[in-house]
Amino acid sequence: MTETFTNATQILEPFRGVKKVTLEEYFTSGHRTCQGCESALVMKLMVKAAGPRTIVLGATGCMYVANTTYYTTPWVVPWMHTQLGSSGSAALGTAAGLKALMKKGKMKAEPINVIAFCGDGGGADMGLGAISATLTHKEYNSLILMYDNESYANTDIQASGSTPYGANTTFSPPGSVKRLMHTRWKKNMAGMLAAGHPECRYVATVDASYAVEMMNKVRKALSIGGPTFIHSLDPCPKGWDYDPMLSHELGELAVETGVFPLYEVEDGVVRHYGKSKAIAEGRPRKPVREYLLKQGRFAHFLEEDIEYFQAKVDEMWNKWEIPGVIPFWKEGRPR
Ligand SMILES: Cc1ncc(C[n+]2csc(CCOP(=O)(O)OP(=O)(O)O)c2C)c(N)n1
Ligand code: SF4
Repeated sequence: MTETFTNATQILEPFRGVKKVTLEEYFTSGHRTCQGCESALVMKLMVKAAGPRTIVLGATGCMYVANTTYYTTPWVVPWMHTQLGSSGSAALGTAAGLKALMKKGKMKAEPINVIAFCGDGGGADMGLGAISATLTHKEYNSLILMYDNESYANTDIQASGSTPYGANTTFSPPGSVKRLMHTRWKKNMAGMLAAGHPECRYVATVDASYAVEMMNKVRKALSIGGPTFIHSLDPCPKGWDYDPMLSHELGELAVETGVFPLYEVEDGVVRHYGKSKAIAEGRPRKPVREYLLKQGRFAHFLEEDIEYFQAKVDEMWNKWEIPGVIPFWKEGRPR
């Protein structure tokens, strides 16, 4: 990536390699997330990429509760809590408020980033309507980042619309009569939002195991102007049931197995990037079993479950119009 991000808000050059990443931290010590929590890393990288002139708005969930113990906070930038389903409304309201205050001369006119984050419960389920509404208002600059730990983690791991097929959650424990309680395939959030919101110029998927790439996607989203959306896949040691030292590896495996494709949709143009680009160009994918069997939430899987999971991922890459983005079948093409 070599381009400069020019836009309605500001210019944020991409970091050209890890050594060029700024040293300043705006999400520091003082939080109580679990050891190995990738969502905490996402917060840290997200705001590091955005820089000091940023307002962060956080929907209820682990990244609110664990980050705001009474009288402590890791946030160095201004931060506000918003309701579980309100990340979209908070982003739009704050962006509109800033614009109005600047227009009336009540505050200095300057670029200020507005980032609202939500978990998958707050984003893919409860807050979907508000996110969708925000993505239709092209006159207000904001980024909504959905950190996806694939469950309602803060309230003890309930299944969400983003939980993978077959996973053991407190809502879907495997039993002797019904071995798989959760048999829905995960929602395609980024694809759905990109396909349905022509006013939104930028939608991307990210994974903090690829940190520089992730930060550059945040910088691009904040630079392009208008409302934008990023979906981040975050390994969660508690909910996924694995040794915290494996977080980085699981993030890589999600991409290398093709379970979570990394792509961006910029002004209607789809681009895969990183290892997903190599896969899209023909590089073999790792078997999904390497990803699934490292996680206790899939420990009850039989061979047939792994085969089903693999078949669904294969279908996405082999048969979809654009892997990870558009799950429509071409008329006349055999399924
Ligand atoms: C309207 C509403 N219903 C329920 C709750 C209780 N609640 C607090 S956090 C949470 C889980 C949020 O899950 P998610 O958005 O996926 O974020 P995570 O906890 O995984 O970080 C729930 C259900 C709430 N705060 N508000
Ligand atoms: S439960 Fe998961 S998302 Fe929540 S703080 Fe722990 S590791 Fe992070």
